[in-house]
Amino acid sequence: MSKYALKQGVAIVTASNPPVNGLSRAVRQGLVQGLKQAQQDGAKSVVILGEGATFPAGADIKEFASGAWNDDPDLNQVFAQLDASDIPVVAAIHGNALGGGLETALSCNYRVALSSAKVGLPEVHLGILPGAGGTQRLPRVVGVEQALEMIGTGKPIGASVAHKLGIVDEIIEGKTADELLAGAIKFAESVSDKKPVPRISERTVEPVDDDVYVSARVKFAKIARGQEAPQKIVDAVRAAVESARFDAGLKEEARLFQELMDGSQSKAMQYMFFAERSCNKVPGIDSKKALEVKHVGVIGGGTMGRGIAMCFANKGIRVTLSETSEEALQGAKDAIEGLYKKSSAFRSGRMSEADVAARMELIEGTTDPEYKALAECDAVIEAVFENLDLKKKIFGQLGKICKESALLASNTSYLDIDEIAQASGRPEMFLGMHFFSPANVMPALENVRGSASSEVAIATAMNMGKRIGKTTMLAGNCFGFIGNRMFEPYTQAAIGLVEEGALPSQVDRVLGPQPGMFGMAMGPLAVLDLAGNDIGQRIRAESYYPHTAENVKGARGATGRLGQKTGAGWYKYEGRSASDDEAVNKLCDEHRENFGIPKRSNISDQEILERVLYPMINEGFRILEENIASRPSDIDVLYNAGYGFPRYRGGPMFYADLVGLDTVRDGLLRIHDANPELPHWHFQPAQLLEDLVASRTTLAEHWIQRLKSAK
Ligand code: T1G
Repeated sequence: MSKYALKQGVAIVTASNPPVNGLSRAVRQGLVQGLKQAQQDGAKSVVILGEGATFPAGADIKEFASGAWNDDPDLNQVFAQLDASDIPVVAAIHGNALGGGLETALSCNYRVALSSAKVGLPEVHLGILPGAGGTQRLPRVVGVEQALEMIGTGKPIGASVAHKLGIVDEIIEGKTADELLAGAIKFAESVSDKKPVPRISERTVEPVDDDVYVSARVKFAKIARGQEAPQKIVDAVRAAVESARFDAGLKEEARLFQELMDGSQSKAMQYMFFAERSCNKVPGIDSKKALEVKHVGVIGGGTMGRGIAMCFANKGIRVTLSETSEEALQGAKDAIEGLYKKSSAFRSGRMSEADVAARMELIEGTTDPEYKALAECDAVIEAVFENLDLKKKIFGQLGKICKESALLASNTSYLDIDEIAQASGRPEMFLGMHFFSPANVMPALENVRGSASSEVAIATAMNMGKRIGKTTMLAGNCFGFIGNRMFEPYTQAAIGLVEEGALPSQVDRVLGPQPGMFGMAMGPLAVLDLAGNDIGQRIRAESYYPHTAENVKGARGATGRLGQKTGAGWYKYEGRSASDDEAVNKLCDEHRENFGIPKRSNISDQEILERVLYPMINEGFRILEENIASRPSDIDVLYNAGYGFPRYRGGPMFYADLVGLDTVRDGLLRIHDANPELPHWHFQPAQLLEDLVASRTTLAEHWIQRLKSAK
């Protein structure tokens, strides 16, 4: 809804739809009503603002699924009335004027803002473009190039920059909404007699050379690989220049907007928007039970420990880093300082020497083998190498030393959480916190509950993830938890295809980020070369094939080809550039001979896609059956944030619904019938998948029903 008041002859219309004043139908009706009331009251000017913390932060995305976003009065109808008003209208901006919110402000005659406010058009992150005049009005204010940058990247700008660009007419001194309103009323009074009222829609746009559009397309194709919206944004902004009339440009914008809304990418990215905001909420866990964490211990100053320490220091949280010697400790701290100084934030000047020093100040060290320096830590995260006995020994010691309320966590990526928990002697305050390498960069954090992990421990770990800005979800305890458990059949299937005759580069091309391909950040074999697995130990790995003698008699065993770190793995490397290696083909030929595997030359891209993706999706269904994941969207968020799954395809589980569960199920059976020696369990459809296919229910529908029946 929107509220109305009249003060000193100025009409005040306040959008009210907590928490971000999304422009729902009620808000849109309220804006129209408020404008009408202002005219009836003979108001000399109008001020529009948002209730609470922010100016409207966009259309109400929750209305997209139902279509209510398009119900009369739709935003374009509201903005046409704002545009036509002969009473000057002033947008008073605080918080975030984003998307439809900024479009509202641009439809007003003037805009004032608190210096703390931000404005932007982030629709591109939802797979769409500003659909209510943003691509037509913004270029009329800031010019084509700046508009392309703001709309194509979706990045918001601060009020002072917006003021310099002419988006904001005046910065209002003050910090609160009340101070903003007082300043806006004063501004409104000062313009109430100015005629004619300025309208952005009446301005023209300065044309630009073609190469401005071309370079924008090239830039967006690089930073938003595979995404359709950025390219259509270029079309829409160009229409602002080339359309003879403003409303013709609006029509072209609406056409392009609808094309994107009708496509699958926008559905996937809008799904991910909400998925990323729900993954931190664990059913049955009260987030208010989280304990405060002001001092974190990190055990192990290797790659993972360094990144983890940085995550906390970046947020002003004190860290005590434990290593086995002064030399190792100093080496870790020097490496951390080096990482800060190599970071883009430092190189771009966003992070100063003083900032680095302040962070380093927060990272203390200890070499005490009994960890007494960690006794007062609120949480201790172990990040030593993946040796179960060593981890059990460490936690046995921590269980004796750390204060009772301390959270104890292991960064293990697949070892048994319950076994380590028991060794700590306090399993109720123990869980896994699986960071992704490099931990200071990768956004994903997979927390793993043990069977004894308490609500307090889980709430504290989830809150820690949120505080350090991680996309955090909770997994149950099983081999590989959620992410790596699904990644195993995915990578093994890729290796299987290479065994049968596909080149590593063919498999990676199909799954990788090249135009027209699936869109993973990296193909599976390139990932294995980054992780450093010995390729000989992965071919026909015992873990993949049934443990029968003939299946492992010819297993290659270690070859020393570990990938990037040894300059050769599935590829040979010149620095970081990879190329197919004849030695791998030779090794596979020998291997095929050992196992009597005929070499195939007819492996299609489609077969590769199905062979690699469907077993991963199938494992996701098992993970849901076993309640290892709280919801399908947690799996999807983890795969986007931790494994480079393309956001514009949602995640593995969203994608399964997109291609059709029957297609996935039939594909699994078809693959297994054609390759009977492959491990059956990877291609045996999960029971949940079978059930949903039989009942013609999508996974999304099933989950909604499941949530309803749980209430
Ligand atoms: N609609 C509906 N709900 C929204 C929303 C929106 N636009 N924005 C946020 N929420 C919910 C969110 O789901 C969460 O809910 C709560 O608000 C807090 O969000 C025509 C078509 C504004 C910077 O893309 O960027 O306008 O989990 O956790 O960290 O051209 O929210 O509590 O139930 O993110 O303080 C364009 C999206 C829409 C802005 C605040 N606008 N929002 O960040 O809180 S399309 C956007 C944000 C559009 C027009 C087009 C952020 C934020 P819950 P939060 P935050």
